[in-house]
Amino acid sequence: MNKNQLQQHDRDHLLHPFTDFHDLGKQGTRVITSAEGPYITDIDGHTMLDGMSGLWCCNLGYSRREISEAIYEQLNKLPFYNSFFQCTTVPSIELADLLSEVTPAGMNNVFFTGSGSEANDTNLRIIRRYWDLKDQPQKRIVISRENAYHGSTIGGASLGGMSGMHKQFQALDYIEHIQQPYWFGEGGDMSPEEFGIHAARCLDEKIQELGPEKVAAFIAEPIQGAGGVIIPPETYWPEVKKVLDQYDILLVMDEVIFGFGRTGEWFGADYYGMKPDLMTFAKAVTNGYFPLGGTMVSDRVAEVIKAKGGEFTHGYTYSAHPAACMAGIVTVNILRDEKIIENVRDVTGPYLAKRWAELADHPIVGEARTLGLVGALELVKHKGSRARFDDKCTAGAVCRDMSIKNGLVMRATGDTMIIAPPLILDTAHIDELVDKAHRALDDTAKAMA
Ligand code: PXG
Repeated sequence: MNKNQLQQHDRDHLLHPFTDFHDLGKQGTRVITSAEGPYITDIDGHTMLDGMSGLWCCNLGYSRREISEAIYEQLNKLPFYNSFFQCTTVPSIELADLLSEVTPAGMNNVFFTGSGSEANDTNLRIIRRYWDLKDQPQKRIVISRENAYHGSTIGGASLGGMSGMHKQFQALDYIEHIQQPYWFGEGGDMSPEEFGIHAARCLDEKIQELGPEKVAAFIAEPIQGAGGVIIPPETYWPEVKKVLDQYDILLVMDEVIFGFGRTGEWFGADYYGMKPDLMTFAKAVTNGYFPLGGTMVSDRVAEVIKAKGGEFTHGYTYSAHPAACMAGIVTVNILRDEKIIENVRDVTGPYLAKRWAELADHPIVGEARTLGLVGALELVKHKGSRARFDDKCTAGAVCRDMSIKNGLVMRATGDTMIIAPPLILDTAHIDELVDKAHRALDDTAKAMA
């Protein structure tokens, strides 16, 4: 099929995730056909630096044959076996071992799933089981944050705080949301430091309002990813820690995007010095080469679930799929052996921070922020203000298209442009990324004038 035929069949038969089918029908999809290193190429032969690592997945880029070969070998040897009914497979044990080593101290058990959404549903099941076994069945409520993203299953979407999603389904009734630590968007006249404390105190207020005896857990991404790379003010996590220390409440950190090196540490929990009880992961655990997710379970929780006896009635056919686990083993070993994360922390993260900061001078940029190898740009109409061009987020959509035209995949979340490029970028790639982003901003400024 040629490009037009592919687009027509796509329109006719494929329902895409998070897509306005009417608009897509008019425009036609971009058909991506190949990839190499940190670059992707579409059917027209247009090659782009992939500033989004696929969808926050391909932290090692697209050319690691060790991963695909390990998957292939595993598929030939034992393509599938389940981990129910007292069975197991070698790759699942080996990956569980490895994850216990690289995750924060005190997290030594894993429950595997096929995705991040399934892992967050698993968290809801584990949280309830834990408190029931602790004879505190009244602890039922889970606190999350507005504009959080925790997946698209009913559990994941209920935990998530995106209003557009909540309008389209009926959420679980035991989940409450508090304000997000989004200083640029919601900080008003407060300094970032003041606002960080304020947003953390919202957790305390919510716990008091609900009654601490009823609150089971607090779930949060270390940095909100899909919500627009919302890097909390430095005061936020230490204050959240203080709040949580006062109460007997589980902390779930959702590391689906920030796990496996994005911040320059293995996990966001390491970066912020937090000690989660449960930790969701997916995406980069297999470098996006095979679907796999899961939740790391702390000793505190695992001991209760393991020791008290009785069946934990939860699991997925593809929990601990052997080929997925094989992909995970090779990916984690590469990240570790090649010191990819240390390089982000010491070399490329600081370099991106320096170069990305230059974009803050651009006339339509209200704020430029980075941390590790993640970044965001807030597009504004008037320099020095936080006012957007319009309320339809036109500037973000235009900037995304201009970016693609200039050979860079940059995503728009409303009028916030975001990047999360592969961790294998060197400083020359970062120069290329920032230069292309700069051109995209110039083109956007012209188009919006
Ligand atoms: N938690 C977090 C923090 C995520 O970012 C999920 C859970 C769900 O994972 P699965 O594997 O079920 O998709 C995610 C997924 C975006 C975007 O537009 C982000 C995600 C998924 C799709 C799009 O940035 N994150």
